[in-house]
Parts: sequence; structure tokens; C-alpha cells
Amino acid sequence: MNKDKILIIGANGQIGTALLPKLQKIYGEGQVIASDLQPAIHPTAVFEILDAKQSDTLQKVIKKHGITQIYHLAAVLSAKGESNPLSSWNINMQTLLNVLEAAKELHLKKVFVPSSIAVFGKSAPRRFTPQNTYLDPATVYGMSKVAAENWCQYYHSRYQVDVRSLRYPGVISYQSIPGGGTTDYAVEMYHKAVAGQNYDCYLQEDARLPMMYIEDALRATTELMEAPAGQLSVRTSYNLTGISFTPAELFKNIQEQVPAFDCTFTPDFRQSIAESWPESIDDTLARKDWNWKPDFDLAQITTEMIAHLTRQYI
Ligand code: AKB
Repeated sequence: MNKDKILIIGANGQIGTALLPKLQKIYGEGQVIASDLQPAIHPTAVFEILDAKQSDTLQKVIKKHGITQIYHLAAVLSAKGESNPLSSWNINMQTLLNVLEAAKELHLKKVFVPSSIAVFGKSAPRRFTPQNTYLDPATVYGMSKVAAENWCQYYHSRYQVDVRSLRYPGVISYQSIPGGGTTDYAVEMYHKAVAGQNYDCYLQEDARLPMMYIEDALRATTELMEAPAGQLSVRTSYNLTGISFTPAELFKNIQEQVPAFDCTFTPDFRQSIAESWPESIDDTLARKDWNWKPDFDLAQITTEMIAHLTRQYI
């Protein structure tokens, strides 16, 4: 019997919504506590309204439920973060530091903190971006993730906190609509196509970015968390790759299955964020250390997305 008790912070978000049932399956429904700023959107979950900026409240929830692991998924993402940089920095850093302190003081077994391709900026090679390269992000979100990665490594080496992290690419999911990211266009395009509407994309048609299907992102997360600690050579955050495509390629791919769908391209400020990010990622270390291998290519993602969203729209 697995005695671990998991706290998800940011359970109403894109990753949290999909990760909750997966963790419930692994650990048992009563063993996973979902939390967010707003009331539960998951009818089956044990739920706490939690503002992780409040260290006392966070520690109370951890003690109340006997939490042993935290998945800290709450963050202000790249596009939204630019509308209020200081507040975004404060939210992203304060919540992270509260989680790491709680993990240290309350001797948690493991913590997961997502990072992002947003840690890279213009100085990093754009193709097959290596694990260790320049990190000069153009967004406050990216800056907060670079700092977060270093704080994770610091808490691991100084206090032996077993904190693990992945640099997620854009994640494509049907379970919820993402908010505030630069890669959100991909999910929006699927929704419009299935709803029988056309889409005006806010990125240029050739803005190639690393992306990943939610099932791959969830499997990467649980595989990293289950890997023996001794196998992990990266304690900042692992590069992680699925596939890469442009908005034009996604449009064509969707159109093959939804011939009536049309898409136009009207780039806005998010285009310059996309241009500062890699086109593809070298995730050799993830493959070597914990046997990472993505499953889904673009055609499979499109088939899955259209099937799932069609059920939601009828
Ligand atoms: C965003 O677009 O901000 C996120 C990310 C790549 O971290 N989806």
C-alpha cells in the first residue's frame, strides 16, 4: 500500500486538471489533495482553497493532510506575465520559495516544480537547444523559471530537498483551455476547428515551437518523479522534447481531418516571445537518465484532440 499523500498546487490549471486523475490512479483518490485559488473544478477530488503565497496557510494544509509530496503547478505564464511584470515575478517566486521552505522544514519526500522552454532566450542555439547553454530569457516568466531552477538546485544541494523539474514545451491538452501562454494558440486552433469556427492565429505561420501532447507531458512527469534519485544528474530542470511544428503546419494537419476549417494569421506581441524561444530541444539527458521517449507525433495528437473535443462539443 502506497502511503504517499500528494498536494497539487494549481490543480485547476492546464497541467493540474489532467494530472489530478493520473495521480489519483497511481496513489488512490483520497491520497491526492487538489488545491487552487478558486473552488474545485474536479468533483471527485479532496480540495483545499489555497493561496501558496501565504506560507502559513500552505504549511497548515501540508500538516492537516500529512502531505509527503507536492506538485507545484501554479504560475503566471509567459504572455500574461508581461502585462504586470512585478506582480508576476512576485507570484512565481513567492509561491516557489514557500514550497521549497515547506519541503525543507516539514521534511517532504519529493517536490515537482515545472520549468519551461521560456528559460531560453536569443543567445541560445534555436535548433536542438542543448541542456546547458545561455539562459537569457526575454520574459518575466522565463526569468522567474531560470531563478526557480537555480533555487531548486540550491535546496537540493544545500538542504537535500528532493526537488525535480522538467522544462515543458507548449502542452496540448483537451481537458482544459490554457490561459496566459504563448503556445496556447495550438489548443485554441483545435477548439475552433471542432466548434465549426475559423481561427485567427496570433503567431506568424512559420513560428516553429517545441510542443508536446498532454499524455506525454503527464507520463514524463510521473516517470521523472518515480525515477531513483541516484539516476538524476540534473537538479535544475531537464530539457524535454516531444515534437516541433509551425502554426501553418498545425493548420494543414487539422484541415486534413476538418476540411472546412480555415485559419488566418495576425501576429501580436506574442510573436516576439515565440521568436526568442527554441524551435526544437535536445533532451539527451532525460533519455539517458530516466529513459524518456515521447509517443505522440502531430498526426496522432490531431486525431486524439479532435476525438476528445468532438465529445465535449456535442
Ligand atoms: C507558455 O506558453 O507560456 C507556456 C510555456 C511554454 O511554458 N505554455
